[in-house]
Amino acid sequence: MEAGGAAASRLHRGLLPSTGAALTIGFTGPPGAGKSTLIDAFVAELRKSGRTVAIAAVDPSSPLSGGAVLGDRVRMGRHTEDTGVFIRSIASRGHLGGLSESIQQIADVLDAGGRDVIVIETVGAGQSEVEIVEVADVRIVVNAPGLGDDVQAIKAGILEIANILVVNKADLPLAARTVRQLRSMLSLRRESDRDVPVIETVASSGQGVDELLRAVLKLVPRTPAEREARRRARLHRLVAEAAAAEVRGRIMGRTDQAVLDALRQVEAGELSADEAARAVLKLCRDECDRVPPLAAYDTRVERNEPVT
Ligand SMILES: Nc1nc2c(ncn2[C@@H]2O[C@H](COP(=O)(O)OP(=O)(O)O)[C@@H](O)[C@H]2O)c(=O)[nH]1
Ligand SMILES: [Mg+2]
Repeated sequence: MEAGGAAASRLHRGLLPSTGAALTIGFTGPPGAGKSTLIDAFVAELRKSGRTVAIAAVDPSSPLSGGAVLGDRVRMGRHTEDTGVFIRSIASRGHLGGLSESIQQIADVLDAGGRDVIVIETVGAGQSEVEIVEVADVRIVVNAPGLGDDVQAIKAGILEIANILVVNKADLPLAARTVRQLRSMLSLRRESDRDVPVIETVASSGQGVDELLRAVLKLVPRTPAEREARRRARLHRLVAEAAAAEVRGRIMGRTDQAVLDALRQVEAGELSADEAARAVLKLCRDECDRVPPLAAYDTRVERNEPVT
């Protein structure tokens, strides 16, 4: 799934009917906030109830440094002997289809594999915290005092996606101030969006992690109808995402006169980029109309038989 491509698509299609049972929890926040340490403690809490877990840690650092990958293994080290916990570090670079597409597919593999809970760690920078929304049932934004202007950093959009706010490193003196800042920020929101709990944790000692788990479990979709609605919304976004990647690929792949004309018109100020996009989309649509429909789903995939 990380590598993408046609084989991944085919496999994904085959396993989708077996998904939908897992709860997906996203942890996001600035580097150094203690996400990995907190996940480690949170997973330990989850394991007390026997729930099986898969952790997908999206590592934004250079593969050359190897530091973060190793670090997460060390910070989540207590689970390495536990077959009920699967840990995978995923490089966030090089996904042409966007991180959310592959992370969704990876989450679906883990779901189909029968894990009860899937935990995704992403660094809250750039697109990734927005993309996590598309995958996770419950979104936790982790903050900590002493990370510079940390609360400022989460102001821009990231607060909006949180179902739960965590102030980790509550053992540090400035934690109370961070809690106050977050609470006052929440008070500025619409009334319906204010009931986001702010939970203090000390990930390194496990303090507050039981409270975090209780808060998470309150947000689990209860009825089958609610679960089905969430699943449908997720698939909707997945298809839109795939469509965007498909269209992008088609447009980038075209250098024929019609496309060059549209580019020239943008250059000359005769068309806005939006207008040119619509014109080029129309060209691509004509092309799409000529693509033969997909072959019927091959049930041999499910039976584990080779597909030639
Ligand atoms: N004082 C204190 N340090 C913590 C706590 N949680 C994590 N740390 C430390 O903060 C650093 C960053 O933690 P890490 O889990 O790697 O953060 P991440 O980048 O958000 O995944 C590590 O040195 C941790 O040991 C905490 O609750 N209190
Ligand atoms: Mg980490």
